[in-house]
Amino acid sequence: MLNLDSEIKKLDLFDIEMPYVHPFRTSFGEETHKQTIIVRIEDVEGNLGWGETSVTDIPSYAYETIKTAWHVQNDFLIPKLKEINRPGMEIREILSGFAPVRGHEFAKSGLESALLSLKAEQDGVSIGKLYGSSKSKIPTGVSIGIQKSVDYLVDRIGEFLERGYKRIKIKIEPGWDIEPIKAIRKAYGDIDLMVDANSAYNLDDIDILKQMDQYGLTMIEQPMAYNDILEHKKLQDQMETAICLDESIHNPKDAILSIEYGCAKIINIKPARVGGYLNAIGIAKELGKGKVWCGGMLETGIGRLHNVFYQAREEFTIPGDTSGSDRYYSDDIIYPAVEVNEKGFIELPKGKGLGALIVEELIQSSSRQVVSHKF
Ligand code: OSB
Ligand code: MG
Repeated sequence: MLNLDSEIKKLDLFDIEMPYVHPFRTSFGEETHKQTIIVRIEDVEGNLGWGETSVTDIPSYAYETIKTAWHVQNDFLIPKLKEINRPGMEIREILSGFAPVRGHEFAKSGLESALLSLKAEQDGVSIGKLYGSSKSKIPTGVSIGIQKSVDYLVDRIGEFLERGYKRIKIKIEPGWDIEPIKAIRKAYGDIDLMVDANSAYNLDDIDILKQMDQYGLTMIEQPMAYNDILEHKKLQDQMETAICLDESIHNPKDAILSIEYGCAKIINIKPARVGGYLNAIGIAKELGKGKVWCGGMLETGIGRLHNVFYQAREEFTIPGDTSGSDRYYSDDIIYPAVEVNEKGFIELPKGKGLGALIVEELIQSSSRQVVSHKF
């Protein structure tokens, strides 16, 4: 039961922007900064819950943006939360209250994750207890954007391998696919390698996609259109390599349908993309080991810690896209930052809640706008 013993007193939203250490280029463009909405919830006892609404300014990966999430949270979801607010309210009851708002999974997840973090603080337990974390550490993977040259890409991968990263994912698009894959295999042999196309192909590209079968990739993520699960089924039927769905999956039903009908063999679960951590746990439980792994949205430390605890569940045997904070930010908004140890694992923080301090001054100084709701 996820009852909140004390009611909420105040909720703040911070629309922040933070520079990346390296620009991140995918088939839909280059990003140099992370835009995200940080959610801070305070209860009447002074406990604090923290969440992240990890969308971007541009509706390219998902239809949601910072502005749509800001609107939906401020004008629909938070008023609903105010209505429900009372000691003993259940988090699932709040989510049912959000259900009449269709879609807007990222907006909902930002609030849900802050409520779950608040619940862990109220109970004085690690959030891992709520997320069913059964491991003390998780293996680390990295998602590397499209680079200026194949040589440069191969060098960058070398740095991550040296630091113990266990799985390499590269972004591909037509013209940047077979050549980098070949070069990586030549340089590093049999490493755990996968590719992510972010919907850059269609069935006319079947010959190139089928060529990828000979490189022993762990999976090909989202090769076809974001809104075309059927086309992925047609591709999976003609390919050996496992197809993994990312941006096509918005909720547990999409995930289960895709696996059951053979449209994909694996689902990249981003809790924020499927409406939050309780939905994400539901998908992991339903699909089980080998069919799920945890993706990322280049989150700041707050979303990153939520993802670390989530993928410490037993179903997660495939390393995620959750890298160390230093791969994204020179200063993270949590202390200590998420660190990858010399063996390539992230150890789960101990202590209650998210197990780290939140650097509120950096959140304040990175904010483009702030709004405060008194309950
Ligand atoms: O397609 O998985 C993706 C980042 C932003 C938007 C979409 C994607 C990604 C990543 C990076 O691949 C994952 C990460 O390092 O957080
Ligand atoms: Mg992806």
